[in-house]
Amino acid sequence: MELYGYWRSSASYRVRIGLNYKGLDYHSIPVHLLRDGGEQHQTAYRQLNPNGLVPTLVDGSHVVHQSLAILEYLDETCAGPKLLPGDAAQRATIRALSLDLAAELQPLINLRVQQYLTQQLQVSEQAKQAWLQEWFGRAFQAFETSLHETAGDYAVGDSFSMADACLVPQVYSALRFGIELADYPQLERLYQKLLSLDFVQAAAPEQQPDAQV
Ligand SMILES: N[C@@H](CCC(=O)N[C@@H](CS)C(=O)NCC(=O)O)C(=O)O
Repeated sequence: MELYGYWRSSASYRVRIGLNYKGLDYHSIPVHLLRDGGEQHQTAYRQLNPNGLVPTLVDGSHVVHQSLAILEYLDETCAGPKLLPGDAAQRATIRALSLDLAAELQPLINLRVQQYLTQQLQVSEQAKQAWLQEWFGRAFQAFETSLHETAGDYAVGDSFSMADACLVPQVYSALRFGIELADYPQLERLYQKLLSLDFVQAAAPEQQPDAQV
């Protein structure tokens, strides 16, 4: 399998965590999101992923985009521990928490949105920071509240799941943007715990071949 991604992309990071958790071998193909105006916009890449976003997984003749679709595809086609464990109710909770981060929050703080704010709308750096604080704040507050109901050792009960694979990259990116975690003790507890796991550490942005640290 080949994973087109970028070291600091939260959506790519989710998929790397999932691949590592399931013990799957894959080949990383870096797509530099900033170089030459962004390699994600090049024609060859857009043929794989018309959205011009990473990640994209290529598995033989199958091309899958959208990180959550990729994670579910891996769960359904590959051996290894489940990213969506449990019964229908538990899996629905895992999907809901995953979407809270991947569908409600991440699109609002994505690179192209930040670029549009500063380049097209001429928003100041200070106003952009206020935007980030606002959307991270709303999403993390809601997520923290949900965790009080759902979390055990992991975000949903006592098994690692896709929700944890979404949590780690979103907190990583929050810290990059200077968001404080003090108001989100459950989120911080889980983040610290998850960071101690080998398969999560191996997926860290700084461990990737294209990392620029
Ligand atoms: N919903 C998509 C989001 C993908 C996405 O937004 N990727 C970001 C990096 S985390 C990206 O490629 N950004 C490039 C850009 O904004 O131009 C997924 O989960 O795969």
